Amino acid sequence: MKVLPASGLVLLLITALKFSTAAPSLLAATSRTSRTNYRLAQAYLEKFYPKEGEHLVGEMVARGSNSMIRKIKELQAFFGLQVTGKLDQQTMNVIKKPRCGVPDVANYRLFPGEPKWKKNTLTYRVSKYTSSMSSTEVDKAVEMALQAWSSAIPLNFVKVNLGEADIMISFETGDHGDSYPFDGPRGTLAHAFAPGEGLGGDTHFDNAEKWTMGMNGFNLFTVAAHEFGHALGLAHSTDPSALMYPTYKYQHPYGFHLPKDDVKGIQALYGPRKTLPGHPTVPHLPPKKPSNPDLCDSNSPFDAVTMLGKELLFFRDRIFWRRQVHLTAGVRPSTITSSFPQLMSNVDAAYEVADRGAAYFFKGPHYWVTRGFQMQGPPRTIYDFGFPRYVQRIDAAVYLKEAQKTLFFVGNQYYSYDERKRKMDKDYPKNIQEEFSGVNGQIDAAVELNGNIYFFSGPKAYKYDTEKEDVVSVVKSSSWIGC
Ligand code: TQI
Ligand code: CA
Ligand code: ZN
Ligand code: ZN
Repeated sequence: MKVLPASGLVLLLITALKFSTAAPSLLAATSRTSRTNYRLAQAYLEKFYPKEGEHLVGEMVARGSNSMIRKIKELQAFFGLQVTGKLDQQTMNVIKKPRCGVPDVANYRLFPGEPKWKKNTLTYRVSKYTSSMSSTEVDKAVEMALQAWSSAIPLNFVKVNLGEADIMISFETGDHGDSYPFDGPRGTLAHAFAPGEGLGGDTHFDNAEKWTMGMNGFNLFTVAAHEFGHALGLAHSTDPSALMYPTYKYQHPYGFHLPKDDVKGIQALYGPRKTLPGHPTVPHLPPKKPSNPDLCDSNSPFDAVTMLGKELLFFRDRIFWRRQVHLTAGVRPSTITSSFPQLMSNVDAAYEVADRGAAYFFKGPHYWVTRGFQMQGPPRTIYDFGFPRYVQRIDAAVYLKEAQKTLFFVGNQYYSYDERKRKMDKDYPKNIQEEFSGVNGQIDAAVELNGNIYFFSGPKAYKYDTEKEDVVSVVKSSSWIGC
Protein backbone atom coordinates (compact mmCIF):
# COMPACT_ATOMS: atom_id res chain seq x y z
CA MET A 1 0.00 0.00 0.00
CA LYS A 2 1.24 3.44 -0.88
CA VAL A 3 0.93 6.00 1.88
CA LEU A 4 1.21 9.73 1.65
CA PRO A 5 3.22 11.48 4.30
CA ALA A 6 1.44 14.22 6.25
CA SER A 7 -2.00 13.23 5.02
CA GLY A 8 -5.11 12.89 7.07
CA LEU A 9 -5.72 9.52 5.47
CA VAL A 10 -2.49 8.25 7.01
CA LEU A 11 -3.55 9.39 10.43
CA LEU A 12 -6.83 7.61 9.99
CA LEU A 13 -5.08 4.51 8.80
CA ILE A 14 -2.79 4.50 11.77
CA THR A 15 -5.63 4.86 14.22
CA ALA A 16 -7.48 2.09 12.45
CA LEU A 17 -4.44 -0.16 12.63
CA LYS A 18 -3.86 0.57 16.25
CA PHE A 19 -7.44 -0.23 16.86
CA SER A 20 -7.44 -3.51 15.00
CA THR A 21 -4.42 -4.82 16.86
CA ALA A 22 -5.97 -4.07 20.21
CA ALA A 23 -7.43 -6.86 22.33
CA PRO A 24 -10.96 -7.99 21.42
CA SER A 25 -12.10 -7.17 24.94
CA LEU A 26 -11.63 -3.54 24.11
CA LEU A 27 -15.29 -2.74 24.22
CA ALA A 28 -15.79 -4.06 27.68
CA ALA A 29 -12.69 -2.40 29.03
CA THR A 30 -12.94 1.10 30.37
CA SER A 31 -9.62 1.98 28.78
CA ARG A 32 -8.81 5.36 27.37
CA THR A 33 -9.16 3.96 23.85
CA SER A 34 -12.74 2.89 24.42
CA ARG A 35 -13.63 6.24 25.96
CA THR A 36 -12.06 7.97 22.99
CA ASN A 37 -13.96 5.68 20.69
CA TYR A 38 -17.16 6.44 22.51
CA ARG A 39 -16.66 10.17 22.13
CA LEU A 40 -15.66 9.82 18.51
CA ALA A 41 -18.76 7.77 17.86
CA GLN A 42 -20.96 10.17 19.80
CA ALA A 43 -19.75 13.15 17.78
CA TYR A 44 -20.12 11.19 14.57
CA LEU A 45 -23.61 9.98 15.37
CA GLU A 46 -24.74 13.39 16.52
CA LYS A 47 -23.60 14.77 13.18
CA PHE A 48 -24.99 12.11 10.92
CA TYR A 49 -27.96 10.84 12.90
CA PRO A 50 -29.32 14.07 14.37
CA LYS A 51 -32.95 13.13 14.80
CA GLU A 52 -33.77 10.37 17.15
CA GLY A 53 -35.69 7.34 15.98
CA GLU A 54 -36.45 8.95 12.65
CA HIS A 55 -35.63 5.79 10.76
CA LEU A 56 -36.90 3.29 13.29
CA VAL A 57 -40.63 3.50 12.95
CA GLY A 58 -42.81 2.00 15.66
CA GLU A 59 -40.25 2.22 18.43
CA MET A 60 -40.31 4.64 21.30
CA VAL A 61 -37.79 7.42 21.20
CA ALA A 62 -35.22 6.71 23.85
CA ARG A 63 -32.91 9.06 25.70
CA GLY A 64 -29.34 9.16 26.91
CA SER A 65 -27.08 6.20 26.20
CA ASN A 66 -30.10 4.24 25.06
CA SER A 67 -30.48 6.63 22.14
CA MET A 68 -26.79 6.21 21.45
CA ILE A 69 -27.37 2.47 21.08
CA ARG A 70 -30.31 3.16 18.83
CA LYS A 71 -28.21 5.41 16.65
CA ILE A 72 -25.41 2.88 16.53
CA LYS A 73 -27.96 0.30 15.37
CA GLU A 74 -29.25 2.69 12.77
CA LEU A 75 -25.76 3.33 11.48
CA GLN A 76 -25.00 -0.41 11.41
CA ALA A 77 -28.16 -1.05 9.45
CA PHE A 78 -27.32 1.75 7.01
CA PHE A 79 -23.86 0.37 6.35
CA GLY A 80 -25.05 -3.21 6.14
CA LEU A 81 -23.16 -4.28 9.26
CA GLN A 82 -24.30 -6.69 11.94
CA VAL A 83 -26.75 -4.75 14.12
CA THR A 84 -25.30 -5.14 17.62
CA GLY A 85 -25.82 -1.67 19.01
CA LYS A 86 -22.20 -1.87 20.14
CA LEU A 87 -19.12 0.00 19.03
CA ASP A 88 -17.50 -3.10 17.62
CA GLN A 89 -14.60 -3.03 15.26
CA GLN A 90 -16.53 -2.89 11.98
CA THR A 91 -18.61 -0.03 13.32
CA MET A 92 -15.55 1.91 14.45
CA ASN A 93 -13.95 1.34 11.05
CA VAL A 94 -16.89 3.03 9.40
CA ILE A 95 -16.82 5.89 11.88
CA LYS A 96 -13.12 6.46 11.33
CA LYS A 97 -13.28 6.49 7.54
CA PRO A 98 -13.37 9.90 5.86
CA ARG A 99 -16.85 10.60 4.58
CA CYS A 100 -19.33 13.24 3.59
CA GLY A 101 -20.59 16.06 5.67
CA VAL A 102 -24.32 15.39 5.33
CA PRO A 103 -26.57 13.04 7.27
CA ASP A 104 -27.52 9.70 5.79
CA VAL A 105 -31.12 10.04 4.83
CA ALA A 106 -33.73 7.30 4.91
CA ASN A 107 -34.19 7.32 1.16
CA TYR A 108 -30.60 6.69 0.34
CA ARG A 109 -30.86 6.23 -3.38
CA LEU A 110 -32.96 9.07 -4.67
CA PHE A 111 -33.57 12.50 -3.24
CA PRO A 112 -36.93 13.26 -1.67
CA GLY A 113 -39.36 14.14 -4.45
CA GLU A 114 -37.10 12.26 -6.86
CA PRO A 115 -35.89 15.30 -8.79
CA LYS A 116 -34.51 14.45 -12.21
CA TRP A 117 -33.66 16.08 -15.52
CA LYS A 118 -36.56 16.31 -17.92
CA LYS A 119 -34.49 16.49 -21.10
CA ASN A 120 -32.09 14.09 -22.77
CA THR A 121 -29.27 16.44 -23.57
CA LEU A 122 -27.62 18.40 -20.79
CA THR A 123 -24.98 21.03 -21.23
CA TYR A 124 -22.04 21.39 -18.90
CA ARG A 125 -19.37 24.00 -18.54
CA VAL A 126 -16.25 24.26 -16.45
CA SER A 127 -16.29 27.93 -15.53
CA LYS A 128 -13.39 28.03 -13.04
CA TYR A 129 -10.39 25.73 -13.09
CA THR A 130 -7.94 24.76 -10.38
CA SER A 131 -4.22 25.39 -10.22
CA SER A 132 -3.44 21.83 -9.17
CA MET A 133 -4.23 20.32 -12.58
CA SER A 134 -4.06 21.53 -16.17
CA SER A 135 -7.35 22.53 -17.74
CA THR A 136 -6.99 19.68 -20.25
CA GLU A 137 -6.73 17.21 -17.38
CA VAL A 138 -9.73 18.72 -15.63
CA ASP A 139 -11.77 18.55 -18.85
CA LYS A 140 -10.72 14.93 -19.36
CA ALA A 141 -11.64 13.88 -15.79
CA VAL A 142 -14.99 15.66 -16.06
CA GLU A 143 -15.76 14.16 -19.45
CA MET A 144 -14.94 10.65 -18.29
CA ALA A 145 -16.96 11.05 -15.11
CA LEU A 146 -20.02 12.17 -17.09
CA GLN A 147 -19.42 9.41 -19.63
CA ALA A 148 -19.54 6.83 -16.85
CA TRP A 149 -23.15 7.86 -16.18
CA SER A 150 -24.28 8.51 -19.74
CA SER A 151 -23.23 5.03 -20.80
CA ALA A 152 -25.94 3.63 -18.51
CA ILE A 153 -28.81 6.00 -19.23
CA PRO A 154 -30.26 7.86 -22.22
CA LEU A 155 -28.68 11.19 -21.27
CA ASN A 156 -26.10 12.97 -23.40
CA PHE A 157 -23.70 15.63 -22.21
CA VAL A 158 -22.54 18.48 -24.34
CA LYS A 159 -19.66 20.71 -23.28
CA VAL A 160 -20.08 24.44 -23.71
CA ASN A 161 -17.54 27.17 -23.04
CA LEU A 162 -19.80 30.16 -22.63
CA GLY A 163 -22.94 31.20 -20.85
CA GLU A 164 -25.16 29.26 -18.53
CA ALA A 165 -25.00 25.46 -18.75
CA ASP A 166 -27.28 22.98 -16.97
CA ILE A 167 -24.32 21.71 -14.99
CA MET A 168 -22.01 24.56 -14.07
CA ILE A 169 -18.75 23.18 -12.74
CA SER A 170 -16.26 25.25 -10.79
CA PHE A 171 -13.44 25.14 -8.30
CA GLU A 172 -14.24 27.39 -5.38
CA THR A 173 -12.56 28.52 -2.19
CA GLY A 174 -14.27 29.03 1.17
CA ASP A 175 -17.42 31.08 0.92
CA HIS A 176 -18.58 31.09 -2.66
CA GLY A 177 -22.10 32.36 -2.53
CA ASP A 178 -24.28 29.29 -2.16
CA SER A 179 -24.37 29.13 1.67
CA TYR A 180 -22.28 25.94 1.68
CA PRO A 181 -18.78 27.38 2.18
CA PHE A 182 -15.81 25.09 1.70
CA ASP A 183 -13.59 24.29 4.64
CA GLY A 184 -9.98 24.23 3.42
CA PRO A 185 -7.95 21.05 2.94
CA ARG A 186 -9.89 17.79 3.54
CA GLY A 187 -13.29 17.72 5.22
CA THR A 188 -15.69 18.56 2.45
CA LEU A 189 -14.20 17.92 -0.96
CA ALA A 190 -17.03 18.94 -3.21
CA HIS A 191 -20.77 19.21 -3.46
CA ALA A 192 -23.41 19.07 -6.10
CA PHE A 193 -27.00 20.24 -6.30
CA ALA A 194 -29.79 17.86 -7.22
CA PRO A 195 -31.40 18.30 -10.67
CA GLY A 196 -33.35 21.52 -11.14
CA GLU A 197 -33.29 25.11 -12.35
CA GLY A 198 -30.63 27.63 -11.33
CA LEU A 199 -28.15 26.02 -8.96
CA GLY A 200 -29.64 22.61 -9.76
CA GLY A 201 -26.98 20.23 -11.10
CA ASP A 202 -24.17 22.68 -10.35
CA THR A 203 -21.07 21.04 -9.02
CA HIS A 204 -18.42 22.75 -6.93
CA PHE A 205 -15.02 21.43 -5.97
CA ASP A 206 -13.04 22.74 -3.00
CA ASN A 207 -10.05 24.48 -4.57
CA ALA A 208 -8.11 23.98 -1.33
CA GLU A 209 -7.79 20.24 -2.06
CA LYS A 210 -4.89 18.74 -3.92
CA TRP A 211 -6.74 17.52 -7.04
CA THR A 212 -4.95 14.95 -9.17
CA MET A 213 -5.27 12.60 -12.10
CA GLY A 214 -3.56 9.83 -10.13
CA MET A 215 -3.71 8.21 -6.74
CA ASN A 216 -2.16 10.97 -4.64
CA GLY A 217 -4.31 13.68 -3.14
CA PHE A 218 -7.91 13.40 -4.26
CA ASN A 219 -8.55 11.91 -7.65
CA LEU A 220 -10.74 14.34 -9.56
CA PHE A 221 -12.39 11.67 -11.70
CA THR A 222 -13.45 9.74 -8.58
CA VAL A 223 -14.94 12.69 -6.77
CA ALA A 224 -16.49 14.15 -9.94
CA ALA A 225 -18.14 10.83 -10.81
CA HIS A 226 -19.64 10.73 -7.29
CA GLU A 227 -20.78 14.35 -7.46
CA PHE A 228 -22.37 13.91 -10.89
CA GLY A 229 -24.35 11.06 -9.35
CA HIS A 230 -25.84 13.68 -7.01
CA ALA A 231 -26.24 16.18 -9.86
CA LEU A 232 -28.27 13.58 -11.75
CA GLY A 233 -30.48 12.77 -8.79
CA LEU A 234 -28.84 10.05 -6.73
CA ALA A 235 -28.38 10.32 -2.98
CA HIS A 236 -26.06 7.98 -1.11
CA SER A 237 -26.07 4.22 -1.30
CA THR A 238 -25.59 1.67 1.45
CA ASP A 239 -23.78 -0.66 -0.92
CA PRO A 240 -20.05 -0.41 -0.10
CA SER A 241 -19.15 -1.20 -3.68
CA ALA A 242 -21.25 1.67 -5.04
CA LEU A 243 -19.79 4.90 -6.33
CA MET A 244 -22.49 6.64 -4.30
CA TYR A 245 -21.36 4.99 -1.08
CA PRO A 246 -20.26 7.87 1.14
CA THR A 247 -16.59 7.06 1.61
CA TYR A 248 -13.76 8.06 -0.66
CA LYS A 249 -12.22 5.22 -2.62
CA TYR A 250 -9.88 5.88 -5.54
CA GLN A 251 -11.44 4.76 -8.82
CA HIS A 252 -9.28 4.20 -11.83
CA PRO A 253 -10.68 6.36 -14.64
CA TYR A 254 -9.70 4.11 -17.54
CA GLY A 255 -11.81 1.05 -18.00
CA PHE A 256 -14.09 2.27 -15.22
CA HIS A 257 -17.54 0.69 -15.24
CA LEU A 258 -20.32 2.10 -13.15
CA PRO A 259 -20.94 -0.35 -10.26
CA LYS A 260 -24.17 -2.35 -10.43
CA ASP A 261 -25.91 -0.54 -7.61
CA ASP A 262 -25.33 2.86 -9.22
CA VAL A 263 -26.59 1.55 -12.54
CA LYS A 264 -29.75 0.34 -10.81
CA GLY A 265 -30.21 3.66 -9.05
CA ILE A 266 -29.70 5.89 -12.07
CA GLN A 267 -31.79 3.67 -14.33
CA ALA A 268 -34.61 3.83 -11.79
CA LEU A 269 -34.71 7.54 -12.66
CA TYR A 270 -33.91 7.61 -16.37
CA GLY A 271 -34.32 4.08 -17.64
CA PRO A 272 -31.58 2.22 -19.48
CA ARG A 273 -29.67 3.50 -22.48
CA LYS A 274 -30.61 1.44 -25.47
CA THR A 275 -28.07 2.67 -27.92
CA LEU A 276 -24.54 3.59 -27.03
CA PRO A 277 -23.31 6.70 -28.81
CA GLY A 278 -22.13 5.43 -32.18
CA HIS A 279 -22.92 1.90 -31.11
CA PRO A 280 -26.59 1.31 -31.75
CA THR A 281 -26.75 -2.33 -30.74
CA VAL A 282 -29.22 -4.18 -28.64
CA PRO A 283 -27.40 -5.24 -25.46
CA HIS A 284 -27.08 -9.04 -25.50
CA LEU A 285 -30.76 -9.73 -24.71
CA PRO A 286 -32.71 -11.87 -25.40
CA PRO A 287 -30.42 -14.90 -25.26
CA LYS A 288 -30.56 -16.51 -28.66
CA LYS A 289 -31.18 -20.20 -29.04
CA PRO A 290 -28.16 -21.70 -30.74
CA SER A 291 -30.46 -23.97 -32.74
CA ASN A 292 -32.11 -21.10 -34.55
CA PRO A 293 -30.17 -17.86 -34.22
CA ASP A 294 -30.90 -15.12 -36.68
CA LEU A 295 -27.54 -15.44 -38.31
CA CYS A 296 -28.13 -12.48 -40.55
CA ASP A 297 -29.30 -10.04 -37.90
CA SER A 298 -27.61 -6.91 -39.11
CA ASN A 299 -27.81 -5.36 -35.65
CA SER A 300 -25.69 -7.99 -33.96
CA PRO A 301 -22.09 -7.00 -33.62
CA PHE A 302 -19.16 -9.34 -34.10
CA ASP A 303 -17.15 -10.20 -31.03
CA ALA A 304 -13.92 -10.73 -32.95
CA VAL A 305 -12.59 -11.01 -36.49
CA THR A 306 -9.26 -12.49 -37.53
CA MET A 307 -7.43 -14.13 -40.37
CA LEU A 308 -6.54 -17.75 -39.72
CA GLY A 309 -4.39 -19.21 -42.42
CA LYS A 310 -6.22 -18.50 -45.67
CA GLU A 311 -9.57 -17.86 -44.06
CA LEU A 312 -11.29 -14.96 -42.38
CA LEU A 313 -13.03 -15.86 -39.14
CA PHE A 314 -15.93 -13.91 -37.65
CA PHE A 315 -17.00 -14.58 -34.08
CA ARG A 316 -20.35 -13.78 -32.54
CA ASP A 317 -21.66 -15.30 -29.32
CA ARG A 318 -21.39 -19.09 -29.75
CA ILE A 319 -20.98 -19.02 -33.51
CA PHE A 320 -18.16 -18.33 -35.88
CA TRP A 321 -18.16 -17.98 -39.65
CA ARG A 322 -15.31 -19.02 -41.96
CA ARG A 323 -14.84 -17.43 -45.28
CA GLN A 324 -12.24 -17.28 -48.04
CA VAL A 325 -10.97 -13.70 -48.15
CA HIS A 326 -12.06 -13.15 -51.73
CA LEU A 327 -15.36 -14.97 -51.65
CA THR A 328 -18.49 -13.75 -49.97
CA ALA A 329 -20.35 -16.85 -51.11
CA GLY A 330 -20.23 -20.11 -49.22
CA VAL A 331 -19.69 -18.59 -45.78
CA ARG A 332 -20.20 -21.36 -43.27
CA PRO A 333 -21.31 -20.83 -39.68
CA SER A 334 -20.36 -23.35 -37.01
CA THR A 335 -20.32 -23.42 -33.26
CA ILE A 336 -17.15 -22.24 -31.55
CA THR A 337 -17.14 -25.31 -29.30
CA SER A 338 -16.83 -27.61 -32.28
CA SER A 339 -13.48 -26.10 -33.26
CA PHE A 340 -12.23 -24.37 -30.11
CA PRO A 341 -13.78 -26.25 -27.18
CA GLN A 342 -11.85 -24.17 -24.65
CA LEU A 343 -13.23 -20.91 -25.95
CA MET A 344 -16.90 -21.94 -25.83
CA SER A 345 -18.45 -18.58 -26.68
CA ASN A 346 -18.16 -14.83 -26.57
CA VAL A 347 -14.60 -14.35 -27.70
CA ASP A 348 -13.49 -10.77 -27.01
CA ALA A 349 -10.77 -10.37 -29.59
CA ALA A 350 -8.49 -12.34 -31.92
CA TYR A 351 -5.51 -11.77 -34.19
CA GLU A 352 -3.01 -13.76 -36.17
CA VAL A 353 0.70 -13.27 -36.71
CA ALA A 354 0.88 -15.24 -39.94
CA ASP A 355 4.68 -15.30 -40.21
CA ARG A 356 4.81 -16.90 -36.80
CA GLY A 357 1.98 -19.27 -37.66
CA ALA A 358 0.23 -18.33 -34.44
CA ALA A 359 -3.17 -16.90 -33.64
CA TYR A 360 -4.27 -15.38 -30.37
CA PHE A 361 -7.77 -15.48 -28.91
CA PHE A 362 -8.85 -13.30 -26.02
CA LYS A 363 -11.59 -13.78 -23.51
CA GLY A 364 -11.75 -11.80 -20.27
CA PRO A 365 -8.31 -11.62 -18.67
CA HIS A 366 -7.11 -14.72 -20.57
CA TYR A 367 -5.76 -15.59 -23.98
CA TRP A 368 -5.13 -18.78 -25.92
CA VAL A 369 -2.57 -19.45 -28.62
CA THR A 370 -3.40 -21.64 -31.61
CA ARG A 371 -1.62 -22.97 -34.68
CA GLY A 372 -4.44 -23.07 -37.16
CA PHE A 373 -7.29 -24.68 -35.30
CA GLN A 374 -4.93 -26.42 -32.91
CA MET A 375 -4.89 -25.00 -29.37
CA GLN A 376 -1.40 -24.63 -27.94
CA GLY A 377 -1.67 -25.31 -24.23
CA PRO A 378 -3.71 -23.79 -21.46
CA PRO A 379 -4.88 -20.17 -21.29
CA ARG A 380 -2.46 -17.49 -20.20
CA THR A 381 -3.10 -14.10 -18.68
CA ILE A 382 -3.33 -10.94 -20.76
CA TYR A 383 -1.01 -9.24 -18.27
CA ASP A 384 1.81 -11.10 -20.07
CA PHE A 385 1.37 -8.44 -22.73
CA GLY A 386 1.97 -5.72 -20.19
CA PHE A 387 -1.58 -4.49 -19.76
CA PRO A 388 -2.23 -2.56 -16.58
CA ARG A 389 -4.34 -4.43 -14.04
CA TYR A 390 -7.46 -2.38 -14.60
CA VAL A 391 -7.74 -3.76 -18.10
CA GLN A 392 -9.84 -6.85 -17.60
CA ARG A 393 -10.87 -7.56 -21.14
CA ILE A 394 -10.03 -6.42 -24.62
CA ASP A 395 -12.58 -5.23 -27.14
CA ALA A 396 -10.60 -5.88 -30.29
CA ALA A 397 -7.11 -6.63 -31.56
CA VAL A 398 -5.49 -6.20 -34.95
CA TYR A 399 -2.04 -7.17 -36.12
CA LEU A 400 -0.41 -4.71 -38.51
CA LYS A 401 1.83 -6.78 -40.73
CA GLU A 402 4.08 -4.01 -42.01
CA ALA A 403 4.73 -2.40 -38.65
CA GLN A 404 4.78 -5.74 -36.81
CA LYS A 405 2.61 -4.22 -34.14
CA THR A 406 -0.63 -5.36 -32.62
CA LEU A 407 -3.16 -2.75 -31.63
CA PHE A 408 -5.42 -3.62 -28.72
CA PHE A 409 -8.65 -1.68 -28.29
CA VAL A 410 -10.07 -1.18 -24.81
CA GLY A 411 -13.01 1.20 -24.35
CA ASN A 412 -12.12 4.45 -26.06
CA GLN A 413 -8.41 3.75 -25.97
CA TYR A 414 -5.90 1.56 -27.69
CA TYR A 415 -2.53 0.03 -26.91
CA SER A 416 0.30 -0.77 -29.27
CA TYR A 417 2.25 -3.99 -28.76
CA ASP A 418 5.55 -4.53 -30.49
CA GLU A 419 5.48 -8.13 -31.73
CA ARG A 420 9.21 -8.11 -32.49
CA LYS A 421 10.31 -6.95 -29.06
CA ARG A 422 7.26 -8.61 -27.50
CA LYS A 423 6.77 -5.48 -25.47
CA MET A 424 4.05 -2.90 -25.08
CA ASP A 425 5.03 0.41 -26.71
CA LYS A 426 5.32 3.29 -24.34
CA ASP A 427 3.16 6.43 -24.52
CA TYR A 428 0.07 4.22 -24.72
CA PRO A 429 -2.88 3.94 -24.23
CA LYS A 430 -3.98 6.61 -26.69
CA ASN A 431 -7.39 7.83 -27.62
CA ILE A 432 -8.97 5.87 -30.48
CA GLN A 433 -10.87 8.84 -31.85
CA GLU A 434 -7.77 11.01 -32.00
CA GLU A 435 -5.78 8.49 -34.01
CA PHE A 436 -8.53 6.92 -36.11
CA SER A 437 -10.78 9.84 -36.90
CA GLY A 438 -14.00 8.77 -38.55
CA VAL A 439 -14.30 5.61 -36.51
CA ASN A 440 -17.08 6.24 -34.02
CA GLY A 441 -18.00 4.29 -30.93
CA GLN A 442 -16.49 1.31 -29.24
CA ILE A 443 -14.66 -1.14 -31.48
CA ASP A 444 -15.95 -4.70 -31.39
CA ALA A 445 -13.49 -6.30 -33.75
CA ALA A 446 -10.73 -5.37 -36.19
CA VAL A 447 -8.68 -7.02 -38.90
CA GLU A 448 -6.08 -5.86 -41.40
CA LEU A 449 -6.30 -6.81 -45.06
CA ASN A 450 -4.01 -5.36 -47.76
CA GLY A 451 -2.94 -2.41 -45.64
CA ASN A 452 -6.47 -1.44 -44.69
CA ILE A 453 -7.83 -1.85 -41.21
CA TYR A 454 -11.44 -2.95 -41.03
CA PHE A 455 -13.05 -1.81 -37.82
CA PHE A 456 -16.31 -3.44 -36.78
CA SER A 457 -18.46 -1.33 -34.50
CA GLY A 458 -22.01 -2.50 -33.90
CA PRO A 459 -23.81 -2.81 -37.24
CA LYS A 460 -21.10 -0.93 -39.10
CA ALA A 461 -17.80 -1.91 -40.63
CA TYR A 462 -15.36 0.89 -41.37
CA LYS A 463 -12.62 0.56 -43.91
CA TYR A 464 -9.69 2.59 -42.66
CA ASP A 465 -6.97 3.41 -45.12
CA THR A 466 -3.71 3.57 -43.17
CA GLU A 467 -2.02 5.64 -45.90
CA LYS A 468 -4.76 8.25 -46.14
CA GLU A 469 -5.28 7.99 -42.37
CA ASP A 470 -9.00 8.14 -42.88
CA VAL A 471 -12.13 6.06 -43.21
CA VAL A 472 -12.70 5.44 -46.90
CA SER A 473 -15.92 3.43 -46.72
CA VAL A 474 -18.56 2.21 -44.30
CA VAL A 475 -20.66 -0.91 -44.92
CA LYS A 476 -23.03 -3.11 -42.94
CA SER A 477 -21.01 -5.49 -40.75
CA SER A 478 -23.25 -8.37 -41.74
CA SER A 479 -22.40 -7.93 -45.43
CA TRP A 480 -19.05 -9.50 -44.53
CA ILE A 481 -20.71 -12.82 -43.90
CA GLY A 482 -22.80 -12.67 -47.02
CA CYS A 483 -25.94 -11.17 -45.52
N1 TQI B 1 -19.32 16.03 -0.09
C1 TQI B 1 -20.54 15.42 0.15
C2 TQI B 1 -20.86 14.39 -0.97
O1 TQI B 1 -20.81 14.74 -2.13
C3 TQI B 1 -21.64 16.41 0.20
C4 TQI B 1 -22.94 15.72 0.23
C5 TQI B 1 -23.38 14.87 1.14
C6 TQI B 1 -23.93 15.82 -0.72
N2 TQI B 1 -24.65 14.43 0.82
C7 TQI B 1 -24.99 15.00 -0.30
C8 TQI B 1 -24.02 16.52 -1.88
C9 TQI B 1 -26.11 14.87 -1.05
C10 TQI B 1 -25.17 16.43 -2.64
C11 TQI B 1 -26.20 15.61 -2.21
O2 TQI B 1 -21.16 13.27 -0.63
S1 TQI B 1 -17.91 15.38 0.36
C12 TQI B 1 -17.13 11.76 -1.06
C13 TQI B 1 -17.01 10.40 -0.48
C14 TQI B 1 -17.57 14.05 -0.72
C15 TQI B 1 -17.45 12.79 -0.22
O3 TQI B 1 -16.94 16.37 0.07
O4 TQI B 1 -17.97 14.90 1.68
C16 TQI B 1 -16.97 12.00 -2.39
C17 TQI B 1 -17.41 14.30 -2.04
F1 TQI B 1 -17.29 10.40 0.77
F2 TQI B 1 -17.77 9.53 -1.10
F3 TQI B 1 -15.77 9.98 -0.61
C18 TQI B 1 -17.10 13.27 -2.91
CL1 TQI B 1 -16.54 10.73 -3.47
CA1 CA C 1 -12.22 20.82 1.99
ZN1 ZN D 1 -20.93 25.38 -3.61
ZN1 ZN E 1 -22.00 12.23 -1.79
